[in-house]
Amino acid sequence: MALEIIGFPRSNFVRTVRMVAQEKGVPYEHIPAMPHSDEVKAINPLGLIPVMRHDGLELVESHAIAQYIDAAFEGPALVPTDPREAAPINRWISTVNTSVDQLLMRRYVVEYAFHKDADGNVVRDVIDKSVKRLPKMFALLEAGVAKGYLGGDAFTMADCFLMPILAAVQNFPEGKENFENCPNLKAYFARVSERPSFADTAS
Ligand SMILES: N[C@@H](CCC(=O)N[C@@H](CS)C(=O)NCC(=O)O)C(=O)O
Repeated sequence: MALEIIGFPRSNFVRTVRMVAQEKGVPYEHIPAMPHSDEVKAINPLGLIPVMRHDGLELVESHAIAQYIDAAFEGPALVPTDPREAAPINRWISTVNTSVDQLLMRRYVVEYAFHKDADGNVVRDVIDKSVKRLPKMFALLEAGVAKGYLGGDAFTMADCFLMPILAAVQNFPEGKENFENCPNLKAYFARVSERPSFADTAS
């Protein structure tokens, strides 16, 4: 059975696993289900996306899905096989999945996009706290891509995790301003944006 990736396309983690599949050269069916829909909850009781189905295997958690796709199919290795080269890549995947996602997506982008008061206005309290923490986070990422890609000098799975977040954060003013102050990050984003796996997973 074909690989199925389930979850609505604006989710950064759904885009990540779609990028991984495309970079690997694996055809897949994308099913754009919403979080907490019956289709998602049938695989993930927590209702979070993405979820995956392949040949009788059902899987949740973007990192587990990305690792499965990387290991189960032919194609370029998206994490180096040498342990010392893999170490910084795995470190960055963890940092992006936890600290970076929490601040830039959950406590900034998602607050702007989905948390509105009764009149439909953006609720500023969480956003304002996050904005104060943006410069330090962007400085971390600016250093992280100094060699050209996240954690090194070649494209890896870590870039599949970071790029969707960097795209989303630029849709809001303080995110855009911080991004614009980071020359390495701007050059990195422009470079990786040219990859078909990024362009083809925007929607
Ligand atoms: N650790 C999970 C996080 C998944 C996650 O937070 N997905 C978001 C969309 S990007 C979601 O389903 N949000 C719905 C919710 O929090 O209720 C993973 O890496 O797959």
